[in-house]
Amino acid sequence: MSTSSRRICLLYIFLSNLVMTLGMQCSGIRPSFRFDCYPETGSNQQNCNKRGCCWLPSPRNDRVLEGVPSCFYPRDFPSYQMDSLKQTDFGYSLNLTRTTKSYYEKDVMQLQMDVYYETAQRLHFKIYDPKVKRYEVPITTPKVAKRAPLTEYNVQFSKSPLGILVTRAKDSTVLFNSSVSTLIFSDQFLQISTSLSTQFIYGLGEHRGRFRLSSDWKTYSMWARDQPPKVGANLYGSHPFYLNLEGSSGRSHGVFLLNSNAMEVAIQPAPALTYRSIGGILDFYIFLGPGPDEVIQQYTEVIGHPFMPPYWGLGFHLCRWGYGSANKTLAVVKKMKAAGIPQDTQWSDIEYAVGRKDFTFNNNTYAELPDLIRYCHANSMHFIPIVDPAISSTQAPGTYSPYDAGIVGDVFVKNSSGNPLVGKVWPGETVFPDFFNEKTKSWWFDQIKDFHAQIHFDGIWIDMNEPSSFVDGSVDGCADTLFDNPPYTPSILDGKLSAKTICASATHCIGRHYDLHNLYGYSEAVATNSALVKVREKRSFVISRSTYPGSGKYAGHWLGDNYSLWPDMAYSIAGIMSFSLFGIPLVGADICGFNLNTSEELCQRWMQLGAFYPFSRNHNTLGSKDQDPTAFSDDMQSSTRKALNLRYALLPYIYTLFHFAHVKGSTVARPLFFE
Ligand SMILES: *[C@@H]1O[C@H](CO)[C@@H](O)[C@H](O)[C@H]1NC(C)=O
Ligand SMILES: *[C@@H]1O[C@H](CO)[C@@H](O)[C@H](O)[C@H]1NC(C)=O
Ligand SMILES: *[C@@H]1O[C@H](CO)[C@@H](O)[C@H](O)[C@H]1NC(C)=O
Ligand SMILES: *[C@@H]1O[C@H](CO)[C@@H](O)[C@H](O)[C@H]1NC(C)=O
Ligand SMILES: *[C@@H]1O[C@H](CO)[C@@H](O)[C@H](O)[C@H]1NC(C)=O
Ligand SMILES: *[C@@H]1O[C@H](CO)[C@@H](O)[C@H](O)[C@H]1NC(C)=O
Ligand SMILES: CC(=O)N[C@H]1CO[C@H](CO)[C@@H](O)[C@@H]1O
Repeated sequence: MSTSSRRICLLYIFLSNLVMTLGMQCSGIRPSFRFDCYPETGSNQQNCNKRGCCWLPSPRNDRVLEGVPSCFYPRDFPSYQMDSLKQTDFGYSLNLTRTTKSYYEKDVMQLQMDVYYETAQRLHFKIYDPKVKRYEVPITTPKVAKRAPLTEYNVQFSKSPLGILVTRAKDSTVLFNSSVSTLIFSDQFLQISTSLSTQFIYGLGEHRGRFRLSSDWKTYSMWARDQPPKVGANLYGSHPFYLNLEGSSGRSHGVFLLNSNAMEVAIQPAPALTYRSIGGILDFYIFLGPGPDEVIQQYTEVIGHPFMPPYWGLGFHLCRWGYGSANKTLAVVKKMKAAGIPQDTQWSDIEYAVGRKDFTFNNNTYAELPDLIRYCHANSMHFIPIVDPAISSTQAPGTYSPYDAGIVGDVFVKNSSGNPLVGKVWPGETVFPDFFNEKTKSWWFDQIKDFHAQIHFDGIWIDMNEPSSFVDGSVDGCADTLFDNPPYTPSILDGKLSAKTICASATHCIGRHYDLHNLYGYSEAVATNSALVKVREKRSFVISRSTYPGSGKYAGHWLGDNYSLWPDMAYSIAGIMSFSLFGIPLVGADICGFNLNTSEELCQRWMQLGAFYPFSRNHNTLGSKDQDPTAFSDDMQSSTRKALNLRYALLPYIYTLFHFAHVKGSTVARPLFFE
């Protein structure tokens, strides 16, 4: 091409873009209302226009417009329209069709939307493929067959493009308005947007950050990952639920998207947000509150009320990785007792096991583990060991029964060629139990029962259950499938699904890891809780690192491998309040910090704060200085004694709050605005 014809060509592209951008479809859209049409990296005018979207880059270095997408949907972007609307016993059923394909592969051209008026305060709507059954989250939710006679919400539909508008009947506050942007429903890319009633929005976990989420063009992604808490990263659990305050009325509502695929939620200052999930269906619940605590009660009615912890579980817990032996652990327990510092439970990290293998204990350094536990029980205390899901796969046949029995029982997750998928965790090469399988649950029960016959533990700490693996995918890598490399990957760390976990193409007995990944910790908590109850015939006590909506029914949570730093202590408060929203009231951070060496001042302040965590445990990593309260000065010990004694004086009240959480689904630790 000659220089001049190239110039003409460029001029043509420029002019046609200008015409398009200034045309009816693109003009007059305020920056805060631009919905991102190119969330992938590498957005430019050419690929933006190819999608049929508007291109209008912000001037460089303009702070006001920072984060505003240059590529955004025009108002008349082709989408679904409503074909028919039918009244049903439970509400409405709509047929939706699209005639123009979106720019993602395999659009579902015909959809069905069922709207269930479930209770006066709970609306449920579900958008799915009526012809081909797609993956749906395997957690049990209430089934409602009859429309609630009176509701506190109104629902309206717009026909073309299809939109759903949910308002509060009392004052017409908009709770959900999908018309703000375009609906896409393709096989591996599902997108829907809504406006928010205010910028006061909370939830969407698991993330490190302030309690109130930022609506300043921030994206929150969900894909369970073994990741020390870091601002902006996807962490251990996945909770697509938010609470939104409605402004001066003081009312609030909650929105739950029951979807477990890798997902992101982008919030913008309109205020509005956009969900982008790469699988499943769009299954929404809206809870009308109006009080924030009522929103959480209505949410936990759907996902399950939190379990009732035993009274002792609310006492002070002590742990570290690196005691070195059962004897040294016992020495610390005795020192705590001599110092008059309340302690209810002693824990052991993976050092108690032989070669870090589940269901073993080292008969050298931990030969006295049964004595340690006997001592605890004789002093009305309890003992909890760590158990990881991954099972060592490299032991000689006949020497490690958890693996041998698991192979016989066919209980492990399979790779895409049908063999048990092999990853690497603490014991070296490992396989991963498929807890969705009934056979696995009974095998897991057998392991817990046999181990309990050797050491009489009282609870179980389930770690590494994202599931975490030290090799991406598997020791053989991952196959190159559309599950391992989907057309769109939400903005997760390392930009690939297999990072620090097993391949998305791996299979469980009920489906693909691609769909079930975010539920792995949940499924382990279900199996562990029920095994513990059967073995001990008492209320169970399970603490899990990875969680999903409904996990609170089976387990509590700690906020992961944090650092002995002041900001970590501060962020723990936001973390605890967020998990209250997620229906997991039994939550705490590692007091004094896990990684790095703490200082006496930090540890003293953190013990004083941690005395009020619903789950109060001091825990430390290998190679760090001792940080149990007896490792510090008399002053520090005396303030800790005072703080913990205050907690113990309040225990009847804390226990009562847990009772209310268990029977009504309300919160235990809660932000002041809940009051
Ligand atoms: C939706 O479409 C299907 C066929 O595509 C039809 O059988 C069904 O009756 C329609 N439903 C409504 C509510 O019109
Ligand atoms: C819903 O959103 C559409 C598109 O932004 C807007 O035109 C409409 O006014 C909104 N509805 C309400 C009730 O706010
Ligand atoms: C200690 O455990 C090893 C296997 O881990 C076993 O071979 C040995 O017999 C055990 N020793 C005792 C005294 O139980
Ligand atoms: C633990 O203490 C007991 C009693 O003092 C002693 O016999 C045993 O050897 C110790 N064990 C270890 C691993 O040091
Ligand atoms: C599945 O696992 C087997 C056995 O470990 C291995 O030989 C095979 O290559 C793996 N397949 C894939 C696709 O990784
Ligand atoms: C913590 O202190 C111990 C003992 O003084 C030291 O060996 C270790 O390197 C320190 N850890 C860090 C991360 O500084
Ligand atoms: C608040 C804080 O300091 N968080 C840190 C936790 O650890 C990660 C990983 O090292 C850091 O990136 C965070 O800044």
